[in-house]
Amino acid sequence: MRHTWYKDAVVYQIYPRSFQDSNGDGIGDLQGIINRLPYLAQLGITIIWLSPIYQSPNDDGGYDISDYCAIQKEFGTMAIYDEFLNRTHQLGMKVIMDLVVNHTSDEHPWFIASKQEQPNQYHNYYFWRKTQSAHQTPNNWSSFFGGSAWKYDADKKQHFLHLFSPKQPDLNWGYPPVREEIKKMMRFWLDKGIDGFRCDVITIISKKPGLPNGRFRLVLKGFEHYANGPHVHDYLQELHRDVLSHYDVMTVGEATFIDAKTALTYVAEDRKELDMVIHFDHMNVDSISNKWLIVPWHVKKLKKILAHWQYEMIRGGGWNCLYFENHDQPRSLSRFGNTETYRVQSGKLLATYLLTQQGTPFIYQGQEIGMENYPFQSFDDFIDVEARRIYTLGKRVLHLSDEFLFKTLSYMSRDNARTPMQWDSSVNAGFTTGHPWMKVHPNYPDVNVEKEINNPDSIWNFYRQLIALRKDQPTLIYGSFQLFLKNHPHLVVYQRLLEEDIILVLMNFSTRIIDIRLPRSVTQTRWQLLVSNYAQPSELPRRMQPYEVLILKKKSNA
Ligand code: ISL
Ligand code: CA
Repeated sequence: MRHTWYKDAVVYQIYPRSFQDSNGDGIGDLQGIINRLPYLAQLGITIIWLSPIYQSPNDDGGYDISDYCAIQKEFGTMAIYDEFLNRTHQLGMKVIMDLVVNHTSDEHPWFIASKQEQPNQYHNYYFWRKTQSAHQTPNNWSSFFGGSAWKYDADKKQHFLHLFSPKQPDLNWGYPPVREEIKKMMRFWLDKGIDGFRCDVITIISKKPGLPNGRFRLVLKGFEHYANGPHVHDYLQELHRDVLSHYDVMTVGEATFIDAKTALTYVAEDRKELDMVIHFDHMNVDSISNKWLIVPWHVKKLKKILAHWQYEMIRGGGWNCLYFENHDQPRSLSRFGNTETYRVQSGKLLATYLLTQQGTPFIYQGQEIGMENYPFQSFDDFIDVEARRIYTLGKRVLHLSDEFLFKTLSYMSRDNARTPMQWDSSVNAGFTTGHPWMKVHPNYPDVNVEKEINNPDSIWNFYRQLIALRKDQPTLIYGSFQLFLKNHPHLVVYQRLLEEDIILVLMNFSTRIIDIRLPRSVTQTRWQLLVSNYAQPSELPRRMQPYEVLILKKKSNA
């Protein structure tokens, strides 16, 4: 297997609006990020992924871009960005930028121009369609954020397609000038010296010509006509050939509802498309068919999914992107851990699962200190565009009960991930001296970076220890993967193997003491303890404590 820097890396995702404010306006900014770079270096991070910092009306947290080559005013200036990039490189870290090119903002000059009377040069940049009337949509496709994917423009008297919010019109990738614009923009950033891209919803950029009606589905009608659409591989190969291959960079593509086999058609090395994909299979473990239909999750299912991706990527010459959190997902500690009795142990267990599989781990800001879901008080606390739209749809169209809607949104809303970073126990958690754009989680006096760093037994110090461990144990990075006890309802046990070296990872995902019976190949090996989250002798356990973790290494014969 080819060894390369992005495989050795640990990525840290920053959601700039909520990371660190430097000027008291209540909004995180680039100068704030610069001030915190030493913190990230101290943690052992080697790549920073910046969620969008481009000029944007901010309808969807900056994922609605009105100028790809300008910095959002409240985040700073291009000069500060350049300084951020330089300083990050000086500290030995790399930077990947969010590439949001399935759609632009409706305030992007291309879209504004495309609304003009025809013929106009920009008409084909987007999907404009005429129908009989304003009420008749061109097809039955639905938006990811609820409702129809079409909006009528009263001046132009046509509908345009928006798979996300109505302020995010989809770009028409089938029209070659669009692709040329995107390549030009990518070169603009690459020539500055950035180290790659996280490509937003990249698997849906190619829509089936004719935009046919979707078959009946409860949600997301039309999906089959653009997910892994007809020309997506051509487009990605074109970007690779014309742009990416000229730089030493990495790419990770966000891929909604992709299976591992299909993922390989994007990431297998000979494809020359992407380096990794962000899949959603394990994020769907607690819902059915749609993230809002929430069901209890089971360890057995979670490990089965994750192991499947381990085996498939290893078999097919791909590379995994490992994550439990990002700016779209609830906090993993609240979701998969135990915030009541085993906060620290379960936080460390999740760190272990993230950092000991094959693939590049992505840590989302605050995950390393065990930030939790927000204790919402009322519907007004939900401010994300997706939550607002789902609320309206649930209430007005589906007539769902307040109780159900509140419970569902509290659990799954993206707002959970976007509360300000908790730095210390001063007012507003040290995020801002002003009025924060979003409420700070009330647990900040207990859960904050300063406390975590100073406590040697903290979740933060455990993340740091594991990140360091990966650097000295190539087996944790490049080793193959083998799952044991695959049907056990509480334990997750696997080994990583590189030549003669074996590392064994054991985790108890429950609040109970669990007896463990390991296969003979394991019991007959002599192990030494590398890491644990309990004070614990270095031998193979017969039982595991609640949320206990053990990382063991095969003793060498010498
Ligand atoms: O929130 C979701 C995950 O459960 C999805 O519906 C999400 O919108 C989808 O994964 C796409 O996400 C990306 O593109 C969106 C943006 O809102 C998200 O923040 C971004 O990560 C549109 O640009
Ligand atoms: Ca600010």
